[in-house]
Amino acid sequence: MSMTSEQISSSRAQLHGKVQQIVQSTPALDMHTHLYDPVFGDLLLYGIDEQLIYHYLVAEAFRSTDMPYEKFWQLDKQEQADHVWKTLFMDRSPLSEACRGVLTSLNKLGLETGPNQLPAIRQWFREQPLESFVDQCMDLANLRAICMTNSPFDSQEKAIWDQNPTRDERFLTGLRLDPLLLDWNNAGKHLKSWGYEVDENLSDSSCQEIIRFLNDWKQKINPLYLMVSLPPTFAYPAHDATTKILKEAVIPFCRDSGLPLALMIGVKRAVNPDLQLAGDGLGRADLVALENLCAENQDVKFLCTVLSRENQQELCVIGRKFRNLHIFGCWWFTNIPSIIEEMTRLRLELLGTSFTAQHSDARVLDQVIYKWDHSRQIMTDVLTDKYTHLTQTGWSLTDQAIQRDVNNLLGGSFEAFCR
Ligand code: HDL
Ligand code: ZN
Repeated sequence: MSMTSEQISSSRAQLHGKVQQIVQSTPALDMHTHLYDPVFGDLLLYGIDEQLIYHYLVAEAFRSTDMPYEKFWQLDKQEQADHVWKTLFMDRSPLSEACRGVLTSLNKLGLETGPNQLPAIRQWFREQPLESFVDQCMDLANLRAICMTNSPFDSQEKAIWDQNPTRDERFLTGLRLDPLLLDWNNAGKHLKSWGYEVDENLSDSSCQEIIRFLNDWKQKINPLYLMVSLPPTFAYPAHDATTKILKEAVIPFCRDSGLPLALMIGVKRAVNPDLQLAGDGLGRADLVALENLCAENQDVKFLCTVLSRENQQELCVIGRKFRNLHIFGCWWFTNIPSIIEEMTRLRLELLGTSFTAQHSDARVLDQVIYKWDHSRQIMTDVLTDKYTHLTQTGWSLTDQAIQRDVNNLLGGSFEAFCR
């Protein structure tokens, strides 16, 4: 006998409640962030002023101020934060995702939010010991691990790795290769200064030395994967150093080590250099490069996330063609509710649960609270729709099945892919 509309809506409400409880209570692996194990000192950013000068908010604040760029950059962090707060939170309603995120994190931390609350919020953060604050943020975001972005070319970070620090096991590692793949002239000089016999012409012996460099860093930091962000113009193969280093060093290393290579495609660096870190933009990429990499190297694992909304369906279709490709996260400019929802629906409809639904990309520790809260809400709504479609076929859905699926989407599929 068919259900009445009241029965349908109440069963949907029950299903939504069940999905919400499972999504909220399932710890996630945050597979890409710019956060650091506290042992890396002031590389780990946290607190309200760091949140307010996050480059997403700086870009938005500059839209509503005639302050000269250089005047802003001469301010200290607190003065910059004051300017952002006044511009975006006092003079206007904080409706953007980045503004809303600041307030969600504060609210979840139990702080009162309001246009005149900044002094009290600052005082609260001054009283927070970092160690307990790391626990508090990971608990509120319900994270079981955070993957860092670790660069041998960051001298401050490298100096700490060279001390062989005692690490917080919740902070995993990702070996970032942008300078190696995108700026060989300078990266080569660094490798030479570190004792690797490389030349600017990338001779075969140089590529062997690059592999030795990668192996040394694999030993040093035990990365989950290697990673590089790439411009929308990225082409493969091409007659350039990027292709040569990928083909002759990075991919052979990934094949031998079994480590995946994460390709983050579509970033246009320094579209407006006056905005500094906030000055990057995006472009629609030609994903034939990704198809070629996956097709030529089916014994190598690739992770991929793309920056342009227009590339998302293509990425999923490439994922359907190549099981050595794992798709992850709603990266950067796609990490907004309207696009997260669209991407999550698209991916479930084309890939089932064989992808990773989200990563935070957090640069400030407090941000994991809002980035995961907002994404879990969307995941809950989309999964409820998909499970409703499933039950309409007569399929009987169990709590265990929902839990298994959510585990997969919050890091389990990624871990299975890496095994
Ligand atoms: O290249 C990247 O990993 C990007 O995530 C950039 O770091 C970007 O500045 C960012 O923080 N996006 O969220
Ligand atoms: Zn990032």
